[in-house]
Amino acid sequence: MVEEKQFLSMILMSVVTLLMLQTSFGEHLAEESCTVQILVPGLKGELGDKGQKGAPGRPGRVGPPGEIGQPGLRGHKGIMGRYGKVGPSGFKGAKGDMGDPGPRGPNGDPGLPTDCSSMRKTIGEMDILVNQLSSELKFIKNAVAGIKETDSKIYLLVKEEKRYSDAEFYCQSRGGHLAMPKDEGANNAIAGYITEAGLNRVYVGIHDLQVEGVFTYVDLSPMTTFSKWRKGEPNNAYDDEDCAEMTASGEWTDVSCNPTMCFVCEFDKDNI
Ligand SMILES: [Ca+2]
Ligand SMILES: [Ca+2]
Repeated sequence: MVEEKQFLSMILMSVVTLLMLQTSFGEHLAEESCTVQILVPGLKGELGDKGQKGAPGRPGRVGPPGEIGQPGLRGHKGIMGRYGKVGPSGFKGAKGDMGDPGPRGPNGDPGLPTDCSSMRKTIGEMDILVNQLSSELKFIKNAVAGIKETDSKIYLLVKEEKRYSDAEFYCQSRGGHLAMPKDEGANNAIAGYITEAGLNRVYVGIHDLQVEGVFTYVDLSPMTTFSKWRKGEPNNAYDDEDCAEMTASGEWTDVSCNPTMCFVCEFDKDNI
């Protein structure tokens, strides 16, 4: 409205100005029709009223980045955290040095000599008994393994090598003697026994230990009608042959009493 008023006032001023020019300058124009007309602007109008405030302008362009700021102050130390989990077991350490020997202990109570000696005696007797039983068992095994017998005698071939005297002791301890063949039947039985056992020779109970050159049986019974000496025997070789062996053929030979060899025992059936 204000602008329209201003505009209308300006138009009115222009019309008034034109009318004044026609009246005041008409005569002058008629008089000086050939002179140059000079147009001069009008007087400056009065100052208008102040306009209203305009709408806000558009936002400006983005400015350049700012400078890097100063580092902040260090913070305070935090409280201690919780304990961690228990770690795995370590390796076994090396064996330590042996310690010093400990002090000597007190003396023990006195023993019971009577009981100990009694037990030792019992143990000793048991050892003897065991040995006897072992020997008897071996004898029985030999006997069961096979014995030879005649009408009056039982013969046992012992496959343990012993000297003549030890062999006779062995036979005597069982109630007999080394075999004393006093006839052809007995001699053949013993010879067959040797052959079946796969042996070459055994001690038999014949010797001349009492009188050199006079052979008797081991029980000192005289050698009367029967003998089975090999040809050339007995010869008392090296002046050291006082005992006799029988070979698998049944023949006799005088030999030294010291070598060890198997032997044959004989037992009277009447004594068994
Ligand atoms: Ca002799
Ligand atoms: Ca001889």
